[in-house]
This record gives sequence, structure tokens and C-alpha cells, in this order.
Amino acid sequence: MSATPKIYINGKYYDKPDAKISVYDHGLLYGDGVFEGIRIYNGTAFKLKEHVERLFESARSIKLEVPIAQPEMVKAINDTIAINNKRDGYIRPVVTRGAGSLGLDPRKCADPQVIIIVDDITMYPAELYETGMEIATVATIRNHPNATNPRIKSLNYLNNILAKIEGIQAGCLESLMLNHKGEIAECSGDNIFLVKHGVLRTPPIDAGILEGITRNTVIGLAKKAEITVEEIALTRHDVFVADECFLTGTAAEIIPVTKCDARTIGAGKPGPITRQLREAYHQLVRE
Ligand code: PXG
Repeated sequence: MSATPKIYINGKYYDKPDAKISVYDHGLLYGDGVFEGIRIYNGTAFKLKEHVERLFESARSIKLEVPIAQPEMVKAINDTIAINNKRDGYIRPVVTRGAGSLGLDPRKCADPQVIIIVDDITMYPAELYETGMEIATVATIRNHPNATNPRIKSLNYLNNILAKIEGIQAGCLESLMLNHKGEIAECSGDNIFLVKHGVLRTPPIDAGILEGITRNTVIGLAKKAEITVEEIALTRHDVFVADECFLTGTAAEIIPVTKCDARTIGAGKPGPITRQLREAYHQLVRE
């Protein structure tokens, strides 16, 4: 990787200290925009097509017209990886509504900004992947799907950040969020899975969650390994009595959870199905 990351903004590359956009951008003023988080393994963006598709779906949902087409976005991302000579890392494409006048009206923003950052990310300390992590249920519920739909990966992450703050307050690096019905939704930046009697369970999309790309990959790997998968409404009780629990996310990959709300989950260490799926995932990303 070159000494200073080169950041893509609207087709041009800038050194990190010079990569700037307007303070009138509604992405900053109102969180009006969308983003993605993608991993680079061995110089290749993992599940790039899926991430770009989700980015464009998020944009469509908020009626934001991305100034470049999907194939151009794919190319811009690959070019930014190449120019940064990046073998392993993290990509952050962002599309903002652009600079406008003060006031919410998106019609006042004529110039959406396309930003691509290629850098590194570490979510959790490496030892937690071996020992398992502790999570806590927080009071802040996940956004109601009829308010800001969690399926939109928007620049409005306050719902998740508030949950993260509460988790940290409780001494946990990740926070379990319930939905408006009191069911398990997801964590602040990760999807959640449980194992009970050999069956893999995860909340359905209509629980009000982000349709995680790692989540979908893990479901596919489990099915391939002939593990039964159920997308089904779950409660905290299901977490407490689970045999195994783990979280999934592009940055986090697959991380075991061994404690929730001071209850030890299963044997209190990463379980066999979690370990099997982690191995399968690591193999897949290195292919
Ligand atoms: N749920 C939420 C709310 C997320 O934001 C996931 C689940 C996992 O989705 P993927 O598609 O990555 O399997 C996410 C992921 C970051 C960052 O800084 C990104 C996320 C979460 C936390 C940090 O890039 N998104």
C-alpha cells in the first residue's frame, strides 16, 4: 500500500489529507446518503457485486440517484483498490446527497458525491475470536421498519451508535438490539445467529434488520454443509438457552458469543458449528 491512501471522489483521486467535501453536503448536515463496507482478501473485493447492488438499492430507496451506473461503480472500486496497491483491507463506498442549501429538501442538492475509501479495519481484538465475546441487550430498540428501514444502509447510524454506547457502558463491545415487538433484531453492526440442537437460527429480514451479506453467505455455507437453517422470530430467552451464538459482518467476519446479559451461552466457549462455519468462511474468502 502506498504511504498515503488515495481517496476516490467523483472520478478523481486525492491524498487522504486533501480528500474533502462541502460542509453543506446533506450527507453531513442530515445523514442523507448511503454507504457500504466491503472486505478485500488477496487483492479482490469479496462479494463486490452483492455490495454494489445493496448500495444501489439503498440509494433507490431514499430516492438518491447515483451519478454513475453499477458497472462503473464496480470499476471505480476495483481501480481504487489497484491504485492503493491493497492486498487485504476494507473499502468504504459512500454516496451523499451532495451540497445543498440549509433545509431538508433533497431537490436543492444538485451534485451527489461518490466517495471510495480503501483502508484497514479491525473490529474486535483477535483473542475474542478464540474465547468468544460478551454482548448485552440494550434499551434502544432497532429502528422501526416504517420509520427508517434497517434494510437501507444509510449514513444515519445514530440508532446503532446509541446502542453501541449503551453496550460499552455495560462493558460489552457489541450490543444486542430488539425490534419494536421485543424480538431479537441484530447487533449494532452485526447480524446474530444461534445454534440449538444442531439447527442454525437467525432472525428473518422482516424482524427489521440489515440483510447482511455475511449473513447470507453463512446461510449458504450452512446449507451446503447440510445444517438446517431457520429464519425465525427469536427472543432473548432463545439466546440464553442457545447451545451456540455468533455474530456476522463484513468487518467482524464470524465472531463467537459466549455470554449475553451475564448468562453463559452453551458451554461458555465457541461451539463446534460456529467453528465449522468460521473455517468454511475463511476458506471461501481465500478462494
Ligand atoms: N447489521 C448492521 C446494522 C450493519 O451495519 C451488518 C449487520 C453486517 O452486514 P454485512 O453485509 O457486512 O454482513 C452491518 C454491517 C463500518 C461498519 O464501519 C459497517 C457495518 C457495521 C459496523 C461498521 O464499515 N455494517
